[in-house]
Amino acid sequence: MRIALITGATSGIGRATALRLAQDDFNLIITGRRLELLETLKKEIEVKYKKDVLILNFDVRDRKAVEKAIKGLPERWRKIDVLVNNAGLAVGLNHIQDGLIEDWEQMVDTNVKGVLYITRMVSPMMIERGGGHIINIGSIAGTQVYENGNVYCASKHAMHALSQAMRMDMLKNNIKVTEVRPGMLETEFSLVRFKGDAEKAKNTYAGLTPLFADDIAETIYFVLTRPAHVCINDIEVTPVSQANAFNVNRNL
Ligand code: NDP
Ligand code: 8X3
Repeated sequence: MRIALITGATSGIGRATALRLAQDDFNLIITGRRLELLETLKKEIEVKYKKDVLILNFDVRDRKAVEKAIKGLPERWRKIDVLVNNAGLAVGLNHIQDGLIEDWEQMVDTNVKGVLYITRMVSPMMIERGGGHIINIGSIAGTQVYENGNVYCASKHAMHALSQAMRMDMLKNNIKVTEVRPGMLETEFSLVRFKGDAEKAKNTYAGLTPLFADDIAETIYFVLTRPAHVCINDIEVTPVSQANAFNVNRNL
C-alpha cells in the first residue's frame, strides 16, 4: 500500500483526488484548514474504501505549522510515496494598479511559499527512501497571462518554474515530478476568487461545460499508474470548449 499526502483536500481537486486514490492501493494523508471537512472526508474514505487516513490540519502559509506537522508524523506515515501540491487559490481579479496587497500576499504565500514549505519537508524523506512522485497542480495560468490575472498568473508561472527545477534538482534521486495544468474547472475556486459572490462564480462557466474535479483526479491517477521508468512531466487539460486562456466557446 502506497501513501499519498494531498494538500488542500477539503474541496475540489484535492478532495476528488483523495477519493480516487483511496479506490486504489493508497492510504492518505489529507491536509487543509477546515478540520470538519477533513473529518468528513476521512470517514467517507474509511467506510467506503477501507483505507487508512491521517488528518493534518494546518495553513500552508504557516511555515512553523508545516514543519511541526511533517516532523510529527507517526513512523508508519513517514513513508510518503506521493505528494500532491494542490492547495492554492486565486483571490480578486483586478488590474494591477488597483490590486489589493492582502490578496497578492495570500496568493503568493499559499501558491508559492506554501508549496516550497511542504516540498522542503517531504522531498528529503522521499530521497532517503530512494524515490517518490511529486505532483504539482499548476494551471493554464502558469504558461499564459490574462488581463486582471496578474498575481495569480505569476504564482502559477512560479509553479511551472518550480516543477521544472524540482525535476532537475532531484534527477539523481529517482523523484518523478509532474505538473498538471488545468483550465476552467468548477470547484470552490471561483467562489474564493470572487470572495463569496456565487453569481459571479457561476457566470464564469456560463454557456459551457467546464472540467470537474473528478476529471483532474482521474488525470492524476493516470499519471501515478505509469510504469516505474516513465514520468509524465507536463499535462495540460481544458474543457473541449476552451482552447487556451483567451479562446472560449460559449453557447449563450
Ligand atoms: P478549491 O477552492 O475547491 O480547493 C482549494 C483547496 O486549497 C481547498 O481544499 C483549500 O482548503 C486549500 N487551501 C487554500 N488555501 C489554503 C491554505 N492557506 N492552507 C491550506 N490549504 C489551503 O479549488 P480547486 O480544487 O479548483 O483548486 C486546487 C488547485 O487547483 C489550486 O492550486 C488552483 O490554483 C488549481 N487550479 C484550479 C483551477 C480551477 O479553475 N478551479 C484551474 C487550474 C488550477 P481549506 O480552505 O480548507 O484550507
Ligand atoms: C485557474 C484557471 O483560467 O482561471 O487556474 O486561471 S484560470
